Amino acid sequence: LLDGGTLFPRESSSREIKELNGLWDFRADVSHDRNLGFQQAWYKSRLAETGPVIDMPVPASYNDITQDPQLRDFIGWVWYEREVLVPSRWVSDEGTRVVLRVGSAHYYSVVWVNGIKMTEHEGGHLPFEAEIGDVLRKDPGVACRITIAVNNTLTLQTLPPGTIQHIDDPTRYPANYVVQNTNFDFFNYAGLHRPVLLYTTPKAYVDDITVLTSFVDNIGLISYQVSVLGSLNSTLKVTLSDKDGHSVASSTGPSGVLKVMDVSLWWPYLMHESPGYLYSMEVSWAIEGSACEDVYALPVGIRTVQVTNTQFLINSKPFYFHGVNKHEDADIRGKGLDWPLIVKDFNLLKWLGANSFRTSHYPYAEEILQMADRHGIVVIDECPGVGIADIRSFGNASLSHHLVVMDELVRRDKNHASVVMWSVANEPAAEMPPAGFYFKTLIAHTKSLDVTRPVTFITASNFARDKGAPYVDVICVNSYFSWYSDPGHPEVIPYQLNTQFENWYRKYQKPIIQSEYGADVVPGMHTDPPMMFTEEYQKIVLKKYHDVFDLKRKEYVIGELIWNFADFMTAQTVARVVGNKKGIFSRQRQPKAGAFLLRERYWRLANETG
Ligand code: BDP
Repeated sequence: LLDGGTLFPRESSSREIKELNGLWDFRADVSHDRNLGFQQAWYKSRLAETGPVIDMPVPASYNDITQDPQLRDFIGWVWYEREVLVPSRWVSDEGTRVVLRVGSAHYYSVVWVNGIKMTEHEGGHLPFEAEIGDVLRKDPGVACRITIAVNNTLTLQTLPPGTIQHIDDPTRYPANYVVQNTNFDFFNYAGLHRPVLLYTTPKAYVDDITVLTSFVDNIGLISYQVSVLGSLNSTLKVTLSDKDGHSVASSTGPSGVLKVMDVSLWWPYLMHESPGYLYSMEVSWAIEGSACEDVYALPVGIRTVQVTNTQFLINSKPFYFHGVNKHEDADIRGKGLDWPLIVKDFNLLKWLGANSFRTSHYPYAEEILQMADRHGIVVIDECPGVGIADIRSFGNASLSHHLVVMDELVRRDKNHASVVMWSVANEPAAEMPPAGFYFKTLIAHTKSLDVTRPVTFITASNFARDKGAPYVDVICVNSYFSWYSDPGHPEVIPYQLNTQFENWYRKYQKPIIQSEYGADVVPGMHTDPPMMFTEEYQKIVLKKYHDVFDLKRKEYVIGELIWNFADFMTAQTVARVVGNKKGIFSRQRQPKAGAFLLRERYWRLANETG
């Protein structure tokens, strides 16, 4: 298990934040073996002293920022650097911890401060931190120079996995280049994708909080656990306030149960007139008679989740997922966190009447989960286990890393009311012999980290041969009838989709979510009779899927998630026209015909099922 927590940085009377978003110096290491930066120790002096640098915005993927095709398709180490002046009170006071936090960096990163290595981290979608106060205190008054080297190379042991192929064919001169192969289609954007910041805490500080929520009649129960590091003789207080700031429960000590009379439960959007109700749980510790204290306020939604063999229950009421799969993806910024885009996407979800989304195919920024908490949008939280298709990626090294990623994911997201289920993978080669042990171990491990949420992975395997399905709580199936199979023949959908559902249910008696279905549309392309890639064809495919959902949702189908919310960038291949076009919105978030069809349906479902 991991040391320590990764509480989202929040300001309080005892904590300050300094955001490091904006322009950083940047250089890609284009040397032949991509290792010049380490050989020449670029972290030792200012990056601009060891070669040319360009402006690079953070957060953003670096790929689409310049006009250079080499940088768009770059594989290897890139170097970021930023100098920042730190308030002198942060360093003069030995009682202050100064923490550097990277929201995410894709894929592997090494971090130095003033030339001293602070930490390294594997994995492109979760935060990591280093305490840098001691290094700053060595040279008070000197600017704090942060260097981050980031490598996007994916191998059979990374998550997601990939392979590097060297194309070096003298008969096709000058065919001499390197390709990153993957078993997923979204573009392998890279760089500092999420905010980088410094924050302070006292030396003794609230390191982690875990809440489990439930209710009996109208009494809400929050069982909490707090870990304080760096202090022995402190008094810990927990106070829960409602939306209006009135204190409704309190407790002392590092663990306990808060009882909330006349509880306002956290409800999904469309199931309740005030969805997304959040209390604020303020945790503070203080040493009596001393000014030393730490305060951290965690938003908490009180709700329960259960799965039966035909239903998904939130607060004991059946919940039907009518939602979307998304990507963190947009023009220019790639996978960089972007507030206008986040808010626009939530507005579009509401316009659509969507009540849920899956974080396909990796953990999204925690800021997005906070929005989902507040707006009552239900989330299936997926780890980056996408495209595990080579038997070597089922080995011990891969499994161990996958377990660590689940540790990191649950540690970050465990307190989000919106998160109702973990997905440990998307479309792995679950028929392969090692898949049984792999998923048994991975799912058991995830359940040991979180006893309250169901666990699944998304399958596209045959129901009879899938070796992971016995271990999931909900069967999540992707299928592309009339697209990847029987292209151009939507008339096959009713029979094939019915059979798909019946086969899975007969074998497992578990509720089923159609976790992907869809068809590409090049926006504005029209034909009649409908042909693939037109607005008309997408509508027909959707309609035919919906007819079957409507029959089966009365039995055991508990949700439908369209692939995809919006068009997104992919690698360049013969099957993709500047990206995957299965969005019901374009990449610029304008609706295609399918969006209007889905909107009508989702609002009708909202009225019928919540
Ligand atoms: C599914 C994958 C998804 C792809 C989609 C497609 O899960 O990531 O984008 O196919 O090909 O199999 O559009």
